[in-house]
Amino acid sequence: MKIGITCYPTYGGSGVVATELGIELAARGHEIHFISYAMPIRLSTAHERIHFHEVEVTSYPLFDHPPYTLALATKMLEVAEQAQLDLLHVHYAIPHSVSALLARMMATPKKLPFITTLHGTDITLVGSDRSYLPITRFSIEQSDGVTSISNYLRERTIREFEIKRPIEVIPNFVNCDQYMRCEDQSARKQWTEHDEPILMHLSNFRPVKRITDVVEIFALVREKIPAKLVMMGDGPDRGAAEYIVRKKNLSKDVFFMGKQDNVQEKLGLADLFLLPSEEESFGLAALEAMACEVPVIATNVGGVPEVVTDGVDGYLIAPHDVESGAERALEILTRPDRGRSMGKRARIHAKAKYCANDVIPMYEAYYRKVLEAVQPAPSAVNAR
Ligand code: GMT
Repeated sequence: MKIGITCYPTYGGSGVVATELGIELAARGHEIHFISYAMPIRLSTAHERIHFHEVEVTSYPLFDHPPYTLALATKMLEVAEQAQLDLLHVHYAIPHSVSALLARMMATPKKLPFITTLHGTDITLVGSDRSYLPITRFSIEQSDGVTSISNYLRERTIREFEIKRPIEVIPNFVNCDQYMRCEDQSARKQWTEHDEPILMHLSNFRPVKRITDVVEIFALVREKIPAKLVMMGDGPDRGAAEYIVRKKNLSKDVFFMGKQDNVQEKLGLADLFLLPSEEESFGLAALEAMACEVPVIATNVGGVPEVVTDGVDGYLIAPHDVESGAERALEILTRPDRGRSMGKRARIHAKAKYCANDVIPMYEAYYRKVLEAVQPAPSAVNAR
């Protein structure tokens, strides 16, 4: 198949999922065309069947806000015609779904079906803003196919957006051959002198991730045992988190690494992963940690319980409850095996439910279903 993929190219779960999906599909023989305003992160290892088309947005003094949605729709149509795309697959409804709808309308009478994958904040935060709700609902209803990355998000979309059309759940995934425990653990030395336990966090540092709670949990752990905290990512709350680190005299124990490539090379060195988000439709970073045999302490919100089983892969705590987070962390890290057996179970669980090898075929089957629905097979046409 020839597939156009649009996503946010910046640091964020939906862009990561879209990029990994494109890479996996290309490896399975499909031709992939990424259409976005910048090269998606994690696309550096580009495959010969992967192409990138930059959307250029012309600015003009009259435009306070250059019309990206329109430039994207135009680019989608152009790429679809040039590359003879079979379909468009957009990740994150706002505004990608609206652009795809416009591209499909302009492509008429040629068929250009589009699939919208809902990731989370497009529904839970942005989509439910009154000013975005009607157009988000419309573009979801108009999509030829809609998928959601967790059961939780599907239910919430149906409930809050009063969506009548079917939504298929295709969960997020991880490449289990790439995300695994690092055989050579010597790289831990970059953070630890005496092999102290390493806690880790990875996100876009937006307020919803509550990275200040990550630091607060770590500070309570650090009061009891020597430990280190590795923070991967960047975003608006970094300054607030760094301030707490300074205030609590933890600068020697906390490492802000900024945005990282090849996160598996770091995750595979950790002893514990922290994800104390306020809201999380799936929690891709937790899954990536689990695949690397790292137990997870996360909040019991949204789709997280579909990924992390409390008491098995780690522990679930209430949002903002940093005391319980620290208690659970200490419980794991002071075990004789420092949580290794729990980490091993986490990988088994991740492999059983969320391996790319199992999830990518779900997308392929869904693409075929959507294509058949818009273009009935010749036998079905003849039979009429
Ligand atoms: O908040 C983020 O992490 C960004 C957001 C995105 O769309 O980039 O993440 C959402 O999509 C991820 C990938 O499907 C999910 O793993 C995250 O749980 C989800 N974030 C939220 O629901 C807050």
